[in-house]
Amino acid sequence: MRSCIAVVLVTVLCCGFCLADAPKLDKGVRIEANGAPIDIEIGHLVPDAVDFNGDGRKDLVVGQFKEGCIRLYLNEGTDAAPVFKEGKPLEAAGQVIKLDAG
Ligand SMILES: [Ca+2]
Repeated sequence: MRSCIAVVLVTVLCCGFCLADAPKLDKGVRIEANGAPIDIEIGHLVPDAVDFNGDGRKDLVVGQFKEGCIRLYLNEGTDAAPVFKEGKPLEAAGQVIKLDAG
């Protein structure tokens, strides 16, 4: 019985130390484009913030699993308060860029 209590105490202390070092994250928010939450058909999204068009404001680039499409949401706001336009698939030579999964 005594060893069980010791094991539980050690476990609780270890969890306490682990949680003390864990990052504290803010509550998640839905990112909007054109005034509506961004909704992609199938999950596995890969978002990144980058100044795609060189205007000094970070835009949103989102890779999606379905069809390997990459969507660009240009930022008309600021980096602190972004306002994204409707997303458009990235193109090269007039063709939508599609990447194979995997
Ligand atoms: Ca930009």
